[in-house]
Amino acid sequence: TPLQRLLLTGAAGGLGQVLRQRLRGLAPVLRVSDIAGMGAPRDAQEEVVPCDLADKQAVDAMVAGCDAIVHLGGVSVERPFEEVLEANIKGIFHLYEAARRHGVKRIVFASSNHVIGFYQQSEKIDAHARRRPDGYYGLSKSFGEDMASFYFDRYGIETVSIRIGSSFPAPKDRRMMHSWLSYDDLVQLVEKSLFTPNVGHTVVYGASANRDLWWDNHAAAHLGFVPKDSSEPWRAQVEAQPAPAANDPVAVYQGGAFTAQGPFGDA
Ligand code: NAI
Ligand code: 15L
Repeated sequence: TPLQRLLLTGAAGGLGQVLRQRLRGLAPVLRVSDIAGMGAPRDAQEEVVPCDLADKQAVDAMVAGCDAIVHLGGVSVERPFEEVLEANIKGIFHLYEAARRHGVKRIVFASSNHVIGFYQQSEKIDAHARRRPDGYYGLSKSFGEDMASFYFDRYGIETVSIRIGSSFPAPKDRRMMHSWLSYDDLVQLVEKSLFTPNVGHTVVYGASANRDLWWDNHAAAHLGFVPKDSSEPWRAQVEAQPAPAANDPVAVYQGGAFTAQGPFGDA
């Protein structure tokens, strides 16, 4: 059945602004939400619903009336645990509870490579590799994937968890030559994640067709994701940057600098 109302969370963020443009047309109504300002609705097909993901009642109202969700909202970098707890851990619980109450059938969850960030860059892994989160942020995404798994097994709500690599206009450094995901490939992957039937809970790595990928997507072949872009056109420019030391975390771990951030607070 075609979508009636698609919800996009994190709509004010970097990827949210891209998908706010590019997902319009997938449903008669696109509802956009964030805790940050989003401006006015762009047209009669758009609804703007401010919401703090940490507020259970507000999340319930945000989800009411929607039949699918692209969930980008939350803390997107390594931060103190208490911040990650509110937006990402409580937030994902509120989202799935609201989805259950309101009959949402499909969620596309912006997970992250930081769920597996402590693998070395010399390793190649698939979706079944043991998770090795590289911080509180990565832990929250790992919890989100478990939430997705539980809500499918228990309630039949389907999710595609996209472990996004590095989705920016262009790769910024040597690490992103491996992890880069172009905006066009992101859009393709989100669309396939919304509309492929019978995904259960599928985990897929979000990377373009880069030369030396760390991630093998055979376990998500049913999505039919075929990335069209590659980081290769930026190689000369990126490799003109000074090289990090061989033992620098940015050159050792798939999660790069995230593996070495913190501790925060009174440590
Ligand atoms: P971003 O930080 O630009 O956007 C996240 C949005 O979530 C922001 O607009 C922020 O205001 C909103 N937000 C934060 N706390 C909130 C709360 N308590 N309630 C409601 N909204 C809240 O991040 P970006 O780059 O756009 O990423 C989008 C999603 O994709 C995030 O979940 C991020 O973790 C994930 N991701 C992004 C990657 C990338 O390369 N851009 C890589 C891996 C994962
Ligand atoms: C992420 O999870 C972040 O949200 C994004 O800002 C990038 O840092 C990305 O990972 C990355 O690993 O490059």
